[in-house]
Amino acid sequence: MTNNNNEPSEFDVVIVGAGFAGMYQLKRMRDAGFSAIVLEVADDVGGTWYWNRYPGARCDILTVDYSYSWDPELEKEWVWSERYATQPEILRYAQFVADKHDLRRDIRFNTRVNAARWNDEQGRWVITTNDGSQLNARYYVMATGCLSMPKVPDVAGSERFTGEVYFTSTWPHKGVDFSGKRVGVIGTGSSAVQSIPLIAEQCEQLTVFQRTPNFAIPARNGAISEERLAEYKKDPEAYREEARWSEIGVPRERPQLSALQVSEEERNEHYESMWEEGELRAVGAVYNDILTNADANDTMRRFINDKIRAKVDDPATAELLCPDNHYVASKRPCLDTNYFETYNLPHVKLLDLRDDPIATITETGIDTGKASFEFDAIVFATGFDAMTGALVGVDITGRDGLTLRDAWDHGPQTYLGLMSVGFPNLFMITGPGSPSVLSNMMVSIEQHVDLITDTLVSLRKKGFDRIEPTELAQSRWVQHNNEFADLTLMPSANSWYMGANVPGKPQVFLPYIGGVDRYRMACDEVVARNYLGFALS
Ligand code: FAD
Ligand code: N01
Repeated sequence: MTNNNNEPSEFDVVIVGAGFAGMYQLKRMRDAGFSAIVLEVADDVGGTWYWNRYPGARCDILTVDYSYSWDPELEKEWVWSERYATQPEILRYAQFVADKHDLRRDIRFNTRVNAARWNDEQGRWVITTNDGSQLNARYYVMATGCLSMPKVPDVAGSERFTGEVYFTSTWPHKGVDFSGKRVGVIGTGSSAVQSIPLIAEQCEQLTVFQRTPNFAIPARNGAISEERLAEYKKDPEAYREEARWSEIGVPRERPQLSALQVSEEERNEHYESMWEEGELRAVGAVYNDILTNADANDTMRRFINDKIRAKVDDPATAELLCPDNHYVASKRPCLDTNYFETYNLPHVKLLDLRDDPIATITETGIDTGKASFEFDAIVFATGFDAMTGALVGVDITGRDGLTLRDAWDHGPQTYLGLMSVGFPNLFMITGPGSPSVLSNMMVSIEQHVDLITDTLVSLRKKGFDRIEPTELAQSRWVQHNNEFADLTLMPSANSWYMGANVPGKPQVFLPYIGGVDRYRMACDEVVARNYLGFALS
């Protein structure tokens, strides 16, 4: 069968997305003998690292950890140049892998998936793309990413501005020259924290519109230390295995001590070494109650805020930059390079939106309740409709006409963050209800891809061709997720983890907070118990 472009249209597996998840999924499906195709809206591989080309874009998990582990040769062929590689280097890595494994021949670029409908009689998915083509597959894998659907601007008048408009999440490929320009940046999340120092280096005037200040620790980028590299080099396979069985997908001991159990002096010594280490893994590795006890968390909040005060010359600006309305790590913390110091430059201003919210964007700039600002360029560093946006962005219809949008109207319903009742043979990689964004995503992606592939191989062997979670398993998993999250301070923040950044989005804690290790154990047990919680037919 072919579609209207004379391209094949019948597959065992259709995969959407050619980021790290879709690329590895394609490789595994091919190797397992399934016919598979990837559909990707961009014109090349890389996903996140294809789209987010803003100045300063880098990973914030050491690249030695944030890299594929499934190709032992690749581990030797590719040497990262810095602790935290830049977006161009990570994109080159994705392209290198695509070349090496000849992945592009099974990827259809410039192809957006608009809709997918389950045909129950045939037991197949019918997938419709933006050019009207239809593809037909037994299994359908959404490798569409957790942070791939940019948040639609929710600022009044955003279409009126006649100057240059940029989104960090879809940055122009040819780059942007801000020399001599007056620039406004909206947002102070990770993308803003990375890009603001570099935009400030170029532009004539910079105004940052901040709604919520963020915790950040210094990245201390540069060459990776011999000592840190030795942790990995000693035995790369053992190191990777340790990462797979760690809490966040980076080898790290689970801390044993409470922050409240030790003297202030000892605590501050520990916090100083966390500050010096410049790794997010260090934040969670200090004490065991940072995420569960408000007083413990407060000790770290005070430490970080004192560091911010010491970096920023103007005391009023320093106070505005000190987070005071959420717990450390209840919103994703950042790694920074000269972020706070940038506010010491005479041409950089911080505007606190809590005191003076944006009223509207105008033809020439931004009006708050109290002032008007004129700009040549506005940068939206306003984030994503995270974890569910790209999934419900496709018009997915499962059994009995049930749409994913309706099924998830009150928040995502999944078993293991992998499948959803009513949607047979549809898999999500790093979906809501799995550790995903709370982990080194590379480790979580690989785990899901391996689980999906091994599941399809097992179904084939046993003569089954349908899999769907049971209502009971799904409702218990959702309950377990929520109960686990409620044991922590995480749901208290207005974070994208909670869906709080997108107006009207249901507010539930989206990722699984139990850790990569516990999650893997749960998945392994499900498989060992003959796919407990799934109906196979
Ligand atoms: P993505 O890379 O998002 O790829 C999804 C692909 O699907 C995209 O190419 C998209 O175009 C395509 N797609 C989506 N919908 C459709 C559709 N309907 N039709 C066709 N194609 C579609 N994680 C970490 O662990 N460590 C980090 O340091 C880190 N840094 C990050 C920095 C930035 C700036 C951002 C935004 C995220 C970062 N992340 C990080 C998270 C990052 O998204 C993941 O690590 C990882 O790259 C996700 O890979 P993926 O393949 O699952 O999804
Ligand atoms: O997005 P964000 P991001 N008016 O949602 C503000 C990963 N990542 O692209 O907090 C005014 O974090 C919003 O304010 P508030 C990482 O997982 C990693 O920066 O909602 N302000 C916030 O300040 C990260 O967490 C890296 O009050 C508005 C900002 O915009 C995730 O991607 C780099 C607003 C959005 O911050 C998302 O990061 C980049 C409005 N109407 C991304 N709407 C690394 O370092 C939103 N904001 C590896």
